[in-house]
Amino acid sequence: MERLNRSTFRDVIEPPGTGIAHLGLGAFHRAHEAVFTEDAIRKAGGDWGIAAVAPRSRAVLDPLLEQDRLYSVLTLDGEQVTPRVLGVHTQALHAASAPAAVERLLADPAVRIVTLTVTEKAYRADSGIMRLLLAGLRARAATQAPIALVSCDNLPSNGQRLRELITPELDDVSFIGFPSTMVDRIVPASTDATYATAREVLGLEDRACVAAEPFNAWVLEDDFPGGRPAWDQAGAVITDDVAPWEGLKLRALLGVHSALAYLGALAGARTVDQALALPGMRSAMERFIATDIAPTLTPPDGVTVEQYGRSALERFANAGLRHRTLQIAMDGSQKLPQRLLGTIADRRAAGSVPVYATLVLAAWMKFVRGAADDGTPLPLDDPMADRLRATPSLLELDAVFPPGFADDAELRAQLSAWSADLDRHGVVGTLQALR
Ligand code: CS2
Repeated sequence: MERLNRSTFRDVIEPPGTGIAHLGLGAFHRAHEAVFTEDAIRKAGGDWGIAAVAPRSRAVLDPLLEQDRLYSVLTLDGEQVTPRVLGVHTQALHAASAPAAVERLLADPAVRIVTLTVTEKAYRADSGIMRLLLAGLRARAATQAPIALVSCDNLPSNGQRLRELITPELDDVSFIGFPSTMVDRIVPASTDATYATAREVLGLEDRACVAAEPFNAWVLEDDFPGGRPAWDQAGAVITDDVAPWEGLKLRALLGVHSALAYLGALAGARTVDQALALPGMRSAMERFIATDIAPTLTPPDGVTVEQYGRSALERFANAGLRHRTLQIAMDGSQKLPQRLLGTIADRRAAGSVPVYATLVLAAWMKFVRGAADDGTPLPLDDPMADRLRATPSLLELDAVFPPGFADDAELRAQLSAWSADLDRHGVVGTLQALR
């Protein structure tokens, strides 16, 4: 079968120039920002092509280069597949083997935005990708050409977080904007099944395709000193305050996603939709949202946490996605603070012990011990894996848990009760007893 490229597929955009450098060439970027940016260029023009930088792995980079940087996004809605070929990437670079080229890109005044999808664990000044970003910004200081650094990772106040990380490392940050953003689209890692679907619907071989749900959202603060694409004309929301959206996303969507990942993995559910279909799971998640999460959030005007939570559950039920529970279960030590532990801390401060949130925490703790309910081994893919497995009492890890958790007798009692239930009855037995 022929390969997807600019001679086998002609009906595709060719941006006039590069205005964005993107760090992190994972599936998420290709189905999220790339789509918003291409739509913005189609609507309003602008030389906002994206130069994508792959930090280490060449697994996406090489196929993209072989395909003239074209790839397809397959939108999956149950059994229905809608393909779209994207052509918004003007360059694709490999940071590990060509750091100087990336530095030059970041210093180039034509590049006015750097976007990042580098995962939670990379937000430290000594991570490889942050060191490279800093080197590029130091080179850029010579011209002081205005630029925005846009975090698209699921962290609270992600722009502020980046600002705090970058500011102490540079003499001057006055030419840099740090807008916070909330990003949202479910984009599972591509598998052989994804490549097979691409062959079927495109009639071409596409080794860089991604599959995603229909929903796609982006909320951004407007802090772009060098300008930006007309993302608002492509459906993005530009606002003064991302925080209400971010709270919903982190706690009512991702908190529940992680809950399904750990409870589901323990119960032997391979995918999120299977986890949600376990007996008792949906009602437990609805109550987790209504009784534990909702009281901790102030949603944006016109939205309720329950409504938002219901639509999150509908999205998770999309059986076409086959999103693996073990993929979402990765890096729990980096994800749980903002997804779950903040909810527990807020409920404790208000004097209650959150029943469902502690069940999810007990499920993670059992997941860390490395065996499912039926004894099947579970992998612990986490930058803190060794420490997590070596610690006799996880609550004592202050790199993960807020202060006060370890000495909180009521919280400990609720957690031990859940742990005993999970050990004795498994996830399904425990959920059924809740009904
Ligand atoms: C998922 C997220 O892998 C994970 O941790 O929970 O990537 C999630 O699918 C997206 O943030 C949804 O917008």
